[in-house]
Amino acid sequence: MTILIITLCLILAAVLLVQLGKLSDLSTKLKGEVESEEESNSWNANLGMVFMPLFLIACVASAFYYKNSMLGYGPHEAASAHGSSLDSLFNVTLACTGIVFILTQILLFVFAYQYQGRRDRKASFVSHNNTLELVWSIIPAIVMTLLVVGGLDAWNEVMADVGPDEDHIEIEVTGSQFLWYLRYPGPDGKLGTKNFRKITPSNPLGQEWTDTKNLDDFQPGEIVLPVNKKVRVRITARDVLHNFDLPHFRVKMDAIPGLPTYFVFTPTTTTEEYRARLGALDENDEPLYPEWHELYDPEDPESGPRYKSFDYELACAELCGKGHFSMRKKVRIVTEAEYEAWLKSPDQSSFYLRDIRNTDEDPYKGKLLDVEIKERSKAFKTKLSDAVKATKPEDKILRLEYVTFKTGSAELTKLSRYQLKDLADAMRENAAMTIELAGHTDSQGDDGSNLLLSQSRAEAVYNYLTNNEKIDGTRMKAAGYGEARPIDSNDTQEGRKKNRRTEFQILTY
Ligand SMILES: [Cu+2]
Repeated sequence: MTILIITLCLILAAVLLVQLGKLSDLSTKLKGEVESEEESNSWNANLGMVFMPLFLIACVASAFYYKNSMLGYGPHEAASAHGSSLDSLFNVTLACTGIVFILTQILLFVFAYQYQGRRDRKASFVSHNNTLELVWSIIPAIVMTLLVVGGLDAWNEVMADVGPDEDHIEIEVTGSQFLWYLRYPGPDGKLGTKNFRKITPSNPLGQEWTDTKNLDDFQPGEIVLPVNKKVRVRITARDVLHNFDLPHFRVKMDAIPGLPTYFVFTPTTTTEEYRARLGALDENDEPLYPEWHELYDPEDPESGPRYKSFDYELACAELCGKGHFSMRKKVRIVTEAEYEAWLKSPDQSSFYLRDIRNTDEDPYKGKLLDVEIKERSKAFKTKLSDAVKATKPEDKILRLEYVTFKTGSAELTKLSRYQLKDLADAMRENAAMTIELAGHTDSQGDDGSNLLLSQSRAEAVYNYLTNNEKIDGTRMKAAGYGEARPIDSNDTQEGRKKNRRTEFQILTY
């Protein structure tokens, strides 16, 4: 129905225009060609004089009306150290071009009014005027020079790389159709090398696993950075041109396949501080920016005001294909303490250890890595301190899950020495600790030989600790329990594997 009415209106408007045209033709004929043209000139000139101020006022007013939504104004002060220098550069450019814009618009319409065609007036012919030529060449040249010099100055400041010994965090961002891959260096603080030939579905960045710096790198789902700490972002692309854009930090740099770029910046406002800025109240407790106090989801009264859900965002600012719009990532700026806690969370564990370790792509398959030794040590210490605090005797038992023996024998495997060293370290640190070493088997084979095997395995550990680690033998005893104390079913392979184990129990501490 609406469409029908609109169509009818359009047809009527067209008919009206045709009729008006005919009418004006008729009046021209009646009044005479020249007189009618003069009248039309005068109309146009007068209308221009009405339009010009309205247009200029609308331009300026709309800029003021929307200023709180524009970066650099209202609550959107730059959230980075260098941002304000770019903002002031923008303001200077806006002032220069704004003044010229307003002046030329006024002159355009005033000239159209002043020099409208009339019968009694004849145009004068000016071939050229040296003074005018000089004026409109020199003034823009000076303004341009000042802007370019100021711009270069800001560019050099913004693009300064980090010094060789400067304290900073380096992260890597890789654009790909249509997502961003983030890479953090892990505890060693260094990103490992990449080779595009190594890119596979399971190794999306082509990390070289033979470079040990890669082994602790992790790929988080969002950018999290501590406030007031210099960050160097390595920017690369896997397929086409992308653009790394953090609008709130005034950070923007192309991501170019084959040509790594970078951007160094220091975030100065945490996400929480920025939210508080958006939700600020004036002296009468009225919202300074009411639009940020509207419901985040108008359908859901529980969703809270918009400012509370604000998040910084990484966007791709290059039209890189049809899925371009989906290239977004959340950016969180947090305090140093929150950042440290985030780094320690299990979600931020090494990509290699989680997805590559002991697969066919792993060059260290079957070998033990330094990081694993350290990680196992750490886990051992945590479990030990829990066991020490425990009150029930069964909670004081710790499994030595990495102490293993050659099949059917009491000969320790080579890799067992790492966990035995952790145990020996704990014994040395806590001089009062005494323990019982216990060997267990599964139910395969006959009871007697199982008991014997478990006893000799416990003794092998005992001997290793006294001979190799020089732990006082009176602080330990070795016991074999055979198959008498299973912790899982002996009917499954999994269960039997768990039952074959070496443990120790803390007796005194
Ligand atoms: Cu893109």
